[in-house]
Amino acid sequence: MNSDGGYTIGLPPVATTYGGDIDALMMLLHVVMVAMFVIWGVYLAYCLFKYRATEGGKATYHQAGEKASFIPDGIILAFEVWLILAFGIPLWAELKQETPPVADSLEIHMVAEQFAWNFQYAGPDGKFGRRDTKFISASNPMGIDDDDPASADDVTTINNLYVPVDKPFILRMTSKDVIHDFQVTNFRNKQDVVPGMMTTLWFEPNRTGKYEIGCAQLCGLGHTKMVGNVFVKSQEEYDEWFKEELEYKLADAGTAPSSNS
Ligand SMILES: [Cu+2]
Repeated sequence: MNSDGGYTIGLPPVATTYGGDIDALMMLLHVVMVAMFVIWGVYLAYCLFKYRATEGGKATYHQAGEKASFIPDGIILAFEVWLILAFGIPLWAELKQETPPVADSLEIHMVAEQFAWNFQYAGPDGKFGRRDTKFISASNPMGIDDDDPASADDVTTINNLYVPVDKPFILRMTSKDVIHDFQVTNFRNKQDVVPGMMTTLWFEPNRTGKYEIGCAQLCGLGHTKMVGNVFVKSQEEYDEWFKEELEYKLADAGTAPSSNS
């Protein structure tokens, strides 16, 4: 499914490893629902015809001795139990319960605010610089402590998230103000971003390109403008981008961290 990159069931092309499974499940549900709709519709038409008003016809309200068949309900019940056990629970576990090993992934911190997404990259030392609300300013929207040695090689961006292709990335997310919800439709997953809490979302992009980030939780007057982009690049392009960002930041040390780059 989606191997051609085209729209499937009205959704933009899938760009993550698990996106195809989500689409397959949605397609299965749609196909079965359409089939049920047609079968019930035909049966309804049959009954309307068979039991139509006739001369001298009389309605029978009770059919003593006849029991309603459980078979149609049983089929639907079995189908739904199968959906939950075979698809629902395993997919949910993969998307939400399990996270790829941090050692094999790129970990990125995100702080949402009305109305922007702020990203922090740990840099070569793999350590995220300490953050504290007391450091938050117009030029330091994430409140990164510049005196923390771990923050020396950190890079931040606003609304633009850069990630390498074919490698899982794990977002550790929180919010400064209200509840937001990080959504990338091409990635087929989303997650609430809650103040005072750290929530996690992971993706493994398998297609390079530019994908829109949207906020899926009504969060204020600027909610619809709370958009950004994920740029999925080759590992080389990503490394190059990071190097440039870090050079720019170091050259610019002491002033505002680079943003919107
Ligand atoms: Cu929002």
